[in-house]
Amino acid sequence: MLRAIELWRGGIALVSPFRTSFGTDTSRDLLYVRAVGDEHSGWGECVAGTEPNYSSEYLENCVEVISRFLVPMLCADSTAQSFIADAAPIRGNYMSKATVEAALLDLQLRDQKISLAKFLGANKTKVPSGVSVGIQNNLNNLVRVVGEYLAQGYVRVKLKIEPGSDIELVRTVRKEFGDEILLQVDANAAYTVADAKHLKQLDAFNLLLIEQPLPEDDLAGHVELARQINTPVCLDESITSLDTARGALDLKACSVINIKPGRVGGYLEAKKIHDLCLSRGVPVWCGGMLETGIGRAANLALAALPGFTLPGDISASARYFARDITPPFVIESGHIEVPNTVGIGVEPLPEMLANFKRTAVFEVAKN
Ligand code: NPG
Repeated sequence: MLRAIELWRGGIALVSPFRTSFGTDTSRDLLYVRAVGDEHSGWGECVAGTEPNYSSEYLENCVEVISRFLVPMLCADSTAQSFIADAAPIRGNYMSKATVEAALLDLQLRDQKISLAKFLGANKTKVPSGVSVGIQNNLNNLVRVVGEYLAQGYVRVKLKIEPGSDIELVRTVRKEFGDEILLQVDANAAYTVADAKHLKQLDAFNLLLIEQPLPEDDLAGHVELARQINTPVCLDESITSLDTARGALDLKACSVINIKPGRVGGYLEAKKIHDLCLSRGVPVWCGGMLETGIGRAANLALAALPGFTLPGDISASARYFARDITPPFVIESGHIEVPNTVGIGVEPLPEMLANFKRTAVFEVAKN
C-alpha cells in the first residue's frame, strides 16, 4: 500500500563541465520522489534540467506539476500502471510523470520481490557502456579526453557537435583513434535541413549514427535529411511517446531511436517503444541525462532488454560524480552490471541523503 509521497531536493557537482549545443552544466540540481509504502519505499529520479533548454520541461516546473497535479491522483492502491492511466489527461510533462512512475514501480517491485530488470524482460546481466563527450575548448583537449575514456574501457564514443564544431572533431577523432572505434555524434537539434549538404560530409567517417540533428518538431526536415545522407539518423528529443516513435519510423524520419524513460513519460512507455522497435528490427539504445545512481540503476535494467542492440549512454558513476548518491556503478571490461536485486536494486546512501532536503510530504488518501 502507498502511504505517502515525499519530494527530496539537493544538488551534486559534476567532475568536469559538460557542454552541449544548448549549454554548459557544471552541476546537477536534483529532485527525487520517494514513494513510501508499509514495508518499503521506492525512489524515482527526475531528469529535468534546471533550465528548459533540452526540452520545455525544467526542474521547478516538475516540482509544481508533481505536487499540484500528479500526487493528488494517487491513492493507497495506486500502482505505476494505474497512475500512468490516471495521469493520461495531463498533457506532456513526461519527466514529471516518469519520476512518479519510477518511484511507484520501485516500491511495488520491492513488495513483489522482483527486480526491475526481470519485470521489464531483460535478457542480459551486464550492458556495454558508451560515453558522451561534451564539446571541448580545442581539438587537443578532445583527443586527450576521448583517449582517457577509451583507456577506461568505454566501448562507444558519442561526440557532442554544433555548427562550427562538427566535421573537424570527427575527422580528428577518427585520425587519432582509427576506424574501429564505435563513434557517433549528437547535435541536440542545433542544425536545420538547409545544413544537409554540410552534414553529408559526415558520411565519410562511418559513424553509427547522427542523433537529433534538427529541432524536435521538424520531423519533415529529418525525413528530408535522412534521404540525403547515408549516416543513420537517430531521434532523441523528437520521440516523446509510442505514437511519436511509430510516426517517425513510418515517415522514415529516423532509422534508430534513443530511448530515455524520462523523455517518454516512464519505463512502461519506454518498454512499449522498445517492443515496437524490436518487432520492426529498428535498433534502439538507452540515452542518459546525467542521472545519479537512482536513475542510472533503472536505466541499466531497461538497457538489458533484447532490442537494445547499440551501446547506450550509461557510463560509470565516476564519469560524472566524485561520489554518487548510491554505491557507484563501475565499468569493467567495457560493461556495467545490471542490478538484479529487488526493485531498481539500489537506494540512496544515508550519508549522501543527509545533504538533501525533504521539501514536501504528501499523505496519500486511503482510497
Ligand atoms: O551520460 O548521462 C549521460 C549523458 C548523455 O549526452 C548525454 N545526454 O542530449 O542526450 C543528451 C544529453 C543530455 C544531458 C541531455 C543532460 C539533457 C540533459
